Amino acid sequence: MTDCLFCRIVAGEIPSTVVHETATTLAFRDIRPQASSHVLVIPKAHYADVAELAVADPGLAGEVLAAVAAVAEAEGLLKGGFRTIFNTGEHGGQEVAHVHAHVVGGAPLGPMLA
Ligand code: DGP
Repeated sequence: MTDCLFCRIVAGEIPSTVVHETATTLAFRDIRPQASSHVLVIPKAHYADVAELAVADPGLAGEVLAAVAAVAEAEGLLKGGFRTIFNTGEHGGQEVAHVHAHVVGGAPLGPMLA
């Protein structure tokens, strides 16, 4: 059994609220939402972070971005806009070492580094 939290969500061992799924990606609501809409988009395959994913499988990285767009549309965020964040590594504040895009929106978010 893997000790990766998001691999365990993919395997259905830990419950999540799924909002979008493809053969290669999964999108589910963040357990600690920072906005009215806050969804995490991941590849089902394990890569530690976005840099590792982009080098190892750029096609899959594109599929993750397509899933981000599908989530934004499903969440009604395309008109008002939204923010996509890949926290990466210690300095980036990444807590879970399985690459994930935060998709946040639903109201104006303010300056990114405020
Ligand atoms: P990051 O700091 O970029 O690694 O963000 C990890 C996010 O994962 C954080 O916003 C909270 C979320 N999270 C942590 N554990 C769980 C969980 O068990 N389920 C869900 N849905 N989200 C989780």
